Amino acid sequence: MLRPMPQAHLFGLWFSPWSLKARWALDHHRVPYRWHEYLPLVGAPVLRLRARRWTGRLTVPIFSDDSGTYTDSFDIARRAEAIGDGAKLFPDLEAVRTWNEQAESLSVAGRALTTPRVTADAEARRENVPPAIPAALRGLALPLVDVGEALLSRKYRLRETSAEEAEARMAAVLADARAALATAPYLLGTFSYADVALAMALQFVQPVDGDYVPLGPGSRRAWTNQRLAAEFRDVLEWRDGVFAAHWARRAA
Ligand SMILES: N[C@@H](CCC(=O)N[C@@H](CS)C(=O)NCC(=O)O)C(=O)O
Repeated sequence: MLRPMPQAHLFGLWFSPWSLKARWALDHHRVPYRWHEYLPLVGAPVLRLRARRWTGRLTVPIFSDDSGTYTDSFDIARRAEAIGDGAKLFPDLEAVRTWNEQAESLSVAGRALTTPRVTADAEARRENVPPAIPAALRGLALPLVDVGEALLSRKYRLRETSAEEAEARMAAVLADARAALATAPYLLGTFSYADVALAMALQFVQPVDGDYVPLGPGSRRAWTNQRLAAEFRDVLEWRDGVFAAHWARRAA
């Protein structure tokens, strides 16, 4: 007799590339789960309870199912592969891990550049008020966005990286990606989690079409790095093709 599938849960931020790459893997493997939009600051105690992690750094995404709790997007994607259907995303674990680390380096440098740009852009700040806050209260929630940004800056030591250093790190990953893609349509030859991780990290160079990730105009401005976007147009075009062919969920 078929047993009902135990409920799985994914906690994340709807716009965050880390949450989205975990989501992409779960959707690719058609794993059913309940999505919980994480409310920064306010939602932290619930998340700590769920992850049974009372101290130390806590980040999203966090996935839990009957086997336990997974607190890193890479582990969530591997769990998706273990329990889901569809083509494998980890044909070579270590090769995928290396590209995930490259994508992490691009994203961490990108976040250091993007976060202060969001804070400095009135429209982007307004767009960053969590979706759970009702329209009438969104203006009042703005100071909370600023507190959130200040905490993120401290948590991720964003001000310790100079803009030049961050941009140079991003350019190095983009150049490696260009070299790998010169001889194959995907980083590891066929579509894998390496492509998912890099495609999501490219949000910090220039966000993908709003049909996939519906960022508002202020956020798009703050997340775009004009210089790198112009220099690596070919990598961004590759990314657009990956979304068109493999994105497993359309925007609501
Ligand atoms: N290594 C983690 C990193 C995730 C991460 O950096 N998440 C950020 C996304 S912006 C986060 O949780 N930010 C909210 C916070 O720190 O409160 C993963 O890949 O899952």
